[in-house]
Order: sequence, then structure tokens, then C-alpha cells
Amino acid sequence: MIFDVDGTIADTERDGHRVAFNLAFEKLGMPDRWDVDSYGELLAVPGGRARLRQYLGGRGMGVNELDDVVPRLHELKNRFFVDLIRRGRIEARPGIVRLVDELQVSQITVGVATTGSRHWVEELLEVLLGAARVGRFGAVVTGEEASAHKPDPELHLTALDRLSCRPEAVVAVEDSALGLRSAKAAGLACLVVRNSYTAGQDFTDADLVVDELGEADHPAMVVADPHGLAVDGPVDLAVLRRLLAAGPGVPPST
Ligand code: XBP
Ligand code: MG
Repeated sequence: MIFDVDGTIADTERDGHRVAFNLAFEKLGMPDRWDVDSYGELLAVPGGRARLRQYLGGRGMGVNELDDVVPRLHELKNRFFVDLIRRGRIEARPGIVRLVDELQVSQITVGVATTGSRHWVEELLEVLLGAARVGRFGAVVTGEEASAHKPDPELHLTALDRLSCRPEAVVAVEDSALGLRSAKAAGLACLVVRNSYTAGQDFTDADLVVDELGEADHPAMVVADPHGLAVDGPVDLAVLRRLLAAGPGVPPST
């Protein structure tokens, strides 16, 4: 299993990264503030630095100033974001802790592939999932370790390599069309957990789409089930095994 972070393990963007970006703008005395809707548009650009660069360049900031301001803003943003994490302002999405436990109890390899920065990714995972679970992850691949971001498959391919897993044996969990495209380009089956920012995106190629994974006391909120898995409970290991068996991934090598 390879988990995406932002939007998947936690709903980090609207009330997390966006708030931290605005605190960084304020700290540097800049007039910019990203409201919920405009940040949703900006999420089309993966990577916080690239997002800043595209936005500030788009409003006329010159290359020299961008080279100076963008790294400072991003560093500040990550510090503010870690502060939000430590103050408990970010929570794991429903079903994530349950599913990680189930996978790890069954000795299933679990990894992470995210565009996000290592500076905050490890802190977020430890605070949301606990050091014991994170310590059992086979790999945590972050944005700095790839020259290309999602939808390029490099992050997923790096995670596959670190986990020593064959693509046809792995399910990726993603929240966005960018993440889905990266997982598919890496030859993985993909479960999509939509969120408020990504609900309207194109998930035609996903192997299962839900709005929520569900918990023991309530079923997953299924949006699209192209393989006819007929999920009537939470998304659990049994569902994932059936998804893999039915998924259009690379045919299992003999
Ligand atoms: C989502 C991203 C990240 C975050 C911000 O990554 O594109 O850039 O928005 O984090 P994923 P950084 O869904 O792959 O986890 O500012 O650290 O990039
Ligand atoms: Mg994501």
C-alpha cells in the first residue's frame, strides 16, 4: 500500500497549508492572502515552492525577487504548518488509522509517496499515526527526492523501489487527479478518497472512488465502483485484496 499524504491521510490543504501560507505572507509584510477558493485553484500546481513561484510570478514579481522571496516564504510556511500540526489542528481522515493498523497486523508493506516536504511530512505522520506505526513504514518518499512531481510517476516508482514491491501487488491511495495519474503511470491500482477540493475532478481511471474509507461502525461512502466490488462496509484489507484481483494493473508476472 502506498499512501499519499495531503488530502488523503489528512485534509491538510484548506485549514493547514493555506493558513500557513497566509501566515508566511503576513510575516514578510506582503499583502497577499489566499482564500479557500483561490487556493483550490492554486492546487493545480503541485509543490508549495512551485505554487508560490507560479502565483507571485503571475502577479508580476521578477525572477531575481522570486529567487529570494519564494524559498523564504516556503520555509516560513513549513514552520507555521508544523506549528499547526503540533497544536493538534490537523487530524487524520476517518479510516486511515484503522486501515494502517489492519495492514501492519497482516504484515502488508506500507509506504508513503508525497509531493510534500520532508520538513513537515514526518512530523505530521508521527503526530497523526504515532511513531510506532510510522516506524513500521517501509519508505516515506517526499517531494525533495524527486525531480518531477505528480502526475509524473517518479515518486510512486521511487516508493516501489524502496519497498521492493511489484506494481501489480500494490494499491495506491490518492485524493486528487494528479495523484491518480501518477499512480496509474506507475502501473498501480488506485483507490481515490475524494475531499472538498478534489470532489469535482476526473477519477475515471480509478479502481474505486470513495468520499470516506468508513470505520467499523459505518460503511465507506462509495462514489464509483468500476469493478463491481459492491463494498458494503468500510474499505478494509479484504476490499483491497479484491480490488487488486480485479484491478487493471499490470497482469501478475508468473
Ligand atoms: C500535495 C502538494 C504539496 C502540498 C504542500 O502533495 O502538492 O505541495 O500542497 O506541501 P500530495 P509543500 O498530495 O502528493 O501529498 O509546501 O511541502 O509542497
Ligand atoms: Mg494529495
